[in-house]
Amino acid sequence: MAAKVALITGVTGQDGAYLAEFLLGKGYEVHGIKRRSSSLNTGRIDPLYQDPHDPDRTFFLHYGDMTDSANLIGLVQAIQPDEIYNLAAQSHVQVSFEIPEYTANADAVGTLRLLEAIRLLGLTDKTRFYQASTSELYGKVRETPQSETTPFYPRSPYAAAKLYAYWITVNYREAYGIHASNGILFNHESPLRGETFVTRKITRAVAAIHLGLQDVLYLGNLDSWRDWGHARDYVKGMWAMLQQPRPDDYVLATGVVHSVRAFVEMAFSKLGRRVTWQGEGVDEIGIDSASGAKLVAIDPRYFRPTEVEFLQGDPTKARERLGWVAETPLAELVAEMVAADLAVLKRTQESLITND
Ligand code: NDP
Ligand code: GDR
Repeated sequence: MAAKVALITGVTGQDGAYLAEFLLGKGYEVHGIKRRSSSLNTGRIDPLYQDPHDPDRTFFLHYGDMTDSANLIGLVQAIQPDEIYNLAAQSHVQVSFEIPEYTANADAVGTLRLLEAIRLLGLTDKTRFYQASTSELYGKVRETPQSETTPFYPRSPYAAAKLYAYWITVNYREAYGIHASNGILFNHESPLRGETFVTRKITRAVAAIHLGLQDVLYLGNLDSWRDWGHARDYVKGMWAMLQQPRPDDYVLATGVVHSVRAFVEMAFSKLGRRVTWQGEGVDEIGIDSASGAKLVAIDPRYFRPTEVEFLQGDPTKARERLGWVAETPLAELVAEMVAADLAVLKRTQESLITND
C-alpha cells in the first residue's frame, strides 16, 4: 500500500516538529510548509532533515505562507495530501494585541484559505483536516473544567481569530462533508517551546541563573493557572482524531492545573533552589531561601490587557473515543525542560570560550 501523505502547516514550530517526527515514524510521506526568513528557522526540524538527492526521502519542505491563497492552493494541488494538519499561526497571545490584524489574517482567514483549497480542488472526500484550536477559546471561563460543550468567550485578538477558525472548520464539515476536526488543546510545552512562552521563559532563566548568566527573571501575572501537558503526547491525539471514521471536536488536556508561581517554584527546585515570596502586587519578589538573592521580580510589561486567569480541561471524550491520555506529569516535563536548557546554555558557554 502506498504511504499516506500528510501536509503540516507550521512544521517549523514546536508542535510541527513533534508531529512530523511522529508521522515519519508511522511511515507517512510528510510535507511541511515553512516561511521564508532572513535567518534560519528550521532548527526544530533539523534532526529530521533528509538529503534532497535521496530518491527514498519522505520529508519535504516547501516555502509558503498562510496569508497567500494562491501559494496554498498550489501546494495542496501538487501534494494531494490525505491529511492536512493546520498548525501554522501567530500563536502568541500577548503579541496578538500588538498585531491583531495580521493575527486574524494568518490564524482566521488562513484556515479558511486551506479549507477553500480542499473544496476548490475537489478534495472534499480525500483530504482530512485537523485544525489547531485552543483552550484560549474559553477565555473568561464560565464552567470548570472546560469540555467540548463549554461556551466560548475569547479574551484576545488571538482567541477571537481562533474562534473564527474553529467555526469555519465546523461549517466546512457540515456544508461540504469534509472530514474536518478541531483539537481544542490546552497548553502543551516541551524543550522545543518558543522562548517567550512562560514555561520556556522560566526554564531558560532558571538554567541561566544557575550558570551565572542571568540575575533575575522578570514575569507578569504569577497567579494565572494553566493545564500544562507535554507536546509529544498531544501530537498523538491530533493524529488519532484524523483516524476516526467520523470527524468531531475533542479537548486534549491533563485535567491538572498549576499556577505560574508553582511552575517557577518547581523549575528552581530542579536545580536545588527553594523560592520564597515577599511583598505584594507589582512589588512582589521571589527570593532564594538559602542565599537571600532576588531570583524573580514583576514587570508589568507582561500583564495583558485582558487576561485568561484559569484554564482546566476535561479530556474525558478524548480518552473514551480516541483512547488518548496525557502521559507526562508536569514534574517530569519541567525536569526535561530545565535539563535541556541547561545543556543548551552550557554548549553556548563552551563555544564562547572556544571562540575567545
Ligand atoms: P509555534 O508558535 O511554535 O509555531 C507556529 C508555527 O506557525 C511556526 O512554524 C511558524 O513559523 C508558523 N507560522 C506563523 N505564521 C505563519 C504564516 N503566516 N504562514 C505560515 N506559517 C506561519 O506554535 P505551537 O507549535 O506551539 O502551536 C501550534 C498550533 O497550535 C498553533 O496554531 C497554536 O496557535 C496552536 N495551539 C498551541 C497550543 C500550545 O500550547 N502550544 C495550545 C493550543 C493551540 P516560524 O517558525 O517561521 O515562526
Ligand atoms: P498562553 O501561554 O497565553 O496560555 O497561550 P503563555 O505561556 O504565553 O502564558 C501563560 C500564562 O502565563 C502568564 N505570564 C506570562 N506569559 C508570558 N508569555 N510571559 C511572561 O513573562 C508571563 N508572566 C506571566 C500569562 O499572562 C498567561 O496567563 C499559549 C499559546 O501557546 C497559545 O498559542 C495557545 O493557544 C494557548 O497556550 C493554549
